[in-house]
Amino acid sequence: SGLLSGKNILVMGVANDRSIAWAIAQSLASQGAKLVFTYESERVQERVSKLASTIEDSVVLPCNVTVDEDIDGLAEKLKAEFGVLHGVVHSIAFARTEELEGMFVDTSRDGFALAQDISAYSLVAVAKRMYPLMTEGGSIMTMTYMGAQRVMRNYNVMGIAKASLEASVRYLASDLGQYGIRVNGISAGPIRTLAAKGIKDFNSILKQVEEKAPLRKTTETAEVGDTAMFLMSHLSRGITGEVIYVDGGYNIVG
Ligand code: 0WD
Repeated sequence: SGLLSGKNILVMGVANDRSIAWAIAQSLASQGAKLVFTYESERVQERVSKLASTIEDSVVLPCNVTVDEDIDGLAEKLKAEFGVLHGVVHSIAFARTEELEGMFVDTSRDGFALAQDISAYSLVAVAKRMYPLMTEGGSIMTMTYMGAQRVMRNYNVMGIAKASLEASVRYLASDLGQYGIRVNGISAGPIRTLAAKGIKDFNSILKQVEEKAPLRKTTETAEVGDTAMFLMSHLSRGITGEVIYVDGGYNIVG
């Protein structure tokens, strides 16, 4: 039993045990959800499979979100295996490291397009193919960052991609509400993960949060995991098109 028993939830974006998606998976599994993990490429397949094997009954499937046929194939497999899907966790982003330092004005055309494609459009592409499987209603969520709303040093092109992602959350919520499907984002405080390695001066960002955030500490992945669990559950049934900050309150003072 649990808040999510009987629910089939897709979790996209586990790269290793530090990934935010992995903490989310732990929280969802603790409430009885059945999980399907996807991995981007063979590069991470073994790691994801090994992690998934620690969660009872979970399934692992390939899906590079830049490839439409991959997402089509994923939807087909999910339909065959489960019939109904209740939730989607999108925890995926990418920008070239050379675009994550210096001046934003130097962003290249293809660097801009790549960041948009993987970090924002992928949510739309996934939602488009998954909502027809969510015949009992459900919840879709993604991961965003305050750099969408305010200028954060070095976040640059990813800030624009996150702004696009947050607007996509609102438009998707508007479209899918009629099917009982909610769409929300979690804006997490900075957490040291593989993706964070690409951002210059990450240590000083963490130090600022420790000093200034109302809770005087940096964000832990488990805190994000539990908020994701709430968003996947019936408890959040009145919330859609929203971005919830899980950042120790930093956004109100930063
Ligand atoms: O401070 C942080 N770490 C924050 C992260 C603060 C606020 C938000 N976020 C966001 C990120 O922008 C991202 O959207 O949370 C999400 C998850 O990021 P993470 O857990 O910090 O990072 P990571 O463990 O690296 O997971 C992101 C993964 C990729 O990992 P790598 O490092 O191998 O690129 O996104 C996946 C991949 O597993 N990914 C893809 N998946 C499918 N198709 C693709 C792709 N084309 N590209 C990247």
